Parts: sequence; structure tokens; C-alpha cells
Amino acid sequence: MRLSRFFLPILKENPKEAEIVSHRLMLRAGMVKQQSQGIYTWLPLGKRVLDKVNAIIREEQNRAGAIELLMPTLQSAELWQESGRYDAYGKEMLRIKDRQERPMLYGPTNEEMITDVFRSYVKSYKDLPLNLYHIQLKFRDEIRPRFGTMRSREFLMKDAYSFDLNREGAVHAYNRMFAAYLRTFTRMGLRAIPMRADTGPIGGDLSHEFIILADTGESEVFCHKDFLNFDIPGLDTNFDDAAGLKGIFDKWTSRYAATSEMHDAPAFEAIPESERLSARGIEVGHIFYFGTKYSEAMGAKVQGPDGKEHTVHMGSYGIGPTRLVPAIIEASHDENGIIWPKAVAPFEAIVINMKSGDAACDAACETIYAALSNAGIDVLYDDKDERAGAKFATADLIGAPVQIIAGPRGVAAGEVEIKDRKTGERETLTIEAAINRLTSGN
Ligand code: 5CA
Repeated sequence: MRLSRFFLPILKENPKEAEIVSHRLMLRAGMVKQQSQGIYTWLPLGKRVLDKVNAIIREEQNRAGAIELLMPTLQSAELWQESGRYDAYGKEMLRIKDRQERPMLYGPTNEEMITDVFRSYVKSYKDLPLNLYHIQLKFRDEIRPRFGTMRSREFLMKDAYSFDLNREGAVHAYNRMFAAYLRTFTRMGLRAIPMRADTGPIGGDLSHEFIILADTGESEVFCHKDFLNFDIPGLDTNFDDAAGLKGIFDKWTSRYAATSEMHDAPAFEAIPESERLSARGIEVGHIFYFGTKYSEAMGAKVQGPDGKEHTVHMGSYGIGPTRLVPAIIEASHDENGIIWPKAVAPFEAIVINMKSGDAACDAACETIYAALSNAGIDVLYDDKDERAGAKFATADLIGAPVQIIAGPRGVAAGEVEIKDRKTGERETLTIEAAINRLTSGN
């Protein structure tokens, strides 16, 4: 992508409304634009990051055996009357009437709708286990939307829903998602700690929130420091191995971890003081096992191996992609801007032409840009006619992990500089060596 042809509306001033660093940087870097309170447009730079976050989520959901579909944002109130949540959900739910005066709603979550999909087609235990997910917009009329897309009213959610014959199967399904979540957040450069959680309007008795530690987080959390060093399930994780997954779950729940709603102060204080971690955190995922709460109310049954009808056991599993983007920024930035982990970077590298219009600089940059593009690297080429200082500031702000800087003096000697955005280290290489460095992935 050439910057001269991209749409990157960078802000020079610090936006007044932004209280936390991720919100400030997302606005300054032209990633999002607020349209009304808690409702955002994802501008092209932001959209690129969001797509990468979603791709990681998808890969790990698919690996764990979940299957993607897409349900609508608008739902009929009838479904929610069946489960009894239409009245219970309260003012957070946006209620709408269509032209025939039929009550509709903008889905805050999809337990009812997926249960309806399930009951329409699945009749036998032979079709279980089943886990269906989608990545779709939700709307919750939050009292206090804030911090940009961290807590918005319209937001993206990956929500998965599992169906099993009995509790045992459902616990296996829960542990599948538990392990998949640990892998998902790690791939984004984050360490998420699962904490016993309150189930709120979703219901059920088994639930974990996945929390990223961050000073600006909205939750107060308490946990054992051992969580910072636990191993993440590897690529060789067998998601069909119920005992193996239980081992992962047991390990990751073997130490104290709770948010303030579930906090047990005496249990926490029993941990030696040097091993306690009392911090703030961001909830990036939340998983629930709620048994037959929806299947019972909505008649989702299958024929079991005994020939009898069984009400299915369900769980639901949420991740907030539009919250993860600011969470990643909270964890990875400096005073000059964002520092993207490579896996979610909008561009893996930026080529900075310090003197656009200079024939030698232009030629060197074109060569590098073409070589990297052809190697399948997401590269941004700053070919704009601007001062070098402004270009450096933009590159640091938008946070591509690697900068390739070409100036007239270096290019005359056949050389460019490579700067590591995270460490700030610079190295001078020949143009060829620079291309090799990036295309070989080192
Ligand atoms: N149906 C269940 C799981 S599929 C559910 O709705 N769970 S939830 O309420 O915990 O939401 C799941 C995830 O969505 C949260 O962990 C969070 O990452 C994200 N999320 C929830 N509310 C917001 C919000 N207002 N803004 C941004 N992300 C949100």
C-alpha cells in the first residue's frame, strides 16, 4: 500500500475526549471515528488490525472444533419471550418495531437465536458435540460507554455456543474453549488470566473471565503471580482428548484468581504476600456453562443412545475483538505511539522515503516496496512529499514493527537503515540485505 493512496486521517492534536492511552492513540492514528456515543466507524488502519485479530480468533476456534456461521444483528422479540429474557434484560437492550409494528431487538447476545437454529435441525445425539460460532456486531445500551471501543454500545463479539448430551460432554466443550482462549490471546502478544466470574444475565454456575492485566482496566483483580509463568497449550493440543484438556483446565485454575465481584479476601491473604498480585484488568473474553437454561425453555432436545429425549446442555463463549484492539495497545505502546505485535500489525513494515522526488531515493524505495509486496509482506510505502521528521512521527505513531528508512546519503552508498520500532535499534544494511532480512522473516 502506498501512503499517498491510502486513507490515513492522522490527528496532530491530542483529542480531548480520550481518557486512556489506547483511545488517544486509536483516534490519533486514524483507526476509528466516533459516530455517536459508543458507536464507531473502523477506518482502514483500524480495520486491518481488527481483521488480523479476527483471523487469529477464527483459526483457534476452528482448531478447537467450533464451526462458523453468521446470524443477523436484528432478532425477533418472540424468541426472547420464549426464554423469558425479553423482560429480564432491561434497558441495555435496544428494542425496535418494524413497519408491521412487530417487536424486534438489536441482539446483545445470541443464546436464543442459536438455540432456535439448533432445535430446527438437530434431533439425535449422533450429531453432537456441536459448537457453532459467529463474529457479529452486538448492541448494548451501556449506561457508561467509555474509553473508545473498549466499552462501546455497538461492538463486535465472537460468540460460540456449544451443545452436548450431558454435563460431562458440556464440560469437555467448556475446556476446549478454555484452552483455545489461552492460545488465542497469546498469539496476540497478550497474557490473559482466567478468573472465576459472575454469570450475570447469561446465567449458569461455571464461568471464567479472561483478564489482561492493565493499569487502565475497569476490573479490580486479585491473583497468584504463578499465572505469569504458566505454559500455554501448544500446537499439539488434542482438542478431542477430554482428559488432556481437563489437565490444562486444572493447571490454570490451581491458583487463586478472582475479580472483585468474586473476591474472597481471606483466601487471597493466605497466599504469601510476595506471591500476590493485586491489579487492574481488562476482560477480553468470558465463557459460561449454563446447562439447560435455554434448551429447557425453548425445547432443544435430542434423542439419546437410550432412545429417550434429552434436553441438551449448553455453554456460550465470548471474545470482544473491538475491545482486544485497544487492549493490545494498552499493553504495547510508548510515548511516540503504538508498537504492534507482528501478528496483528496493520502493516508488518513501513518503507520511509526521506526525500520523495529524489530519483535515487524513489528508485531504491520502489525496489524494496516491490520485493516485500511480492514476498507477501503487508508493507506500507510512505511515498508522500513530506518532511522526514513528520514521516518518522507517523511511522512511530502507527506502529509497524519494522521501519526501512531510505535517505539520499545512504542510497548513494547502496544502503538503507532498518529500525526496530520496539527497541529503537537501527542498523545500516545494503538494499539487498535489507530485503533479505525482511523476506526471510529474521
Ligand atoms: N453470550 C455470552 C458469551 S458468548 C456473552 O454475551 N458474554 S459477555 O457479556 O461476557 O460478552 C463477551 C465479551 O464481549 C466480553 O468478554 C467482552 O470482551 C466483549 N464485550 C462485552 N461488552 C462489551 C462492550 N460494551 N464493548 C466492547 N466489548 C464488549
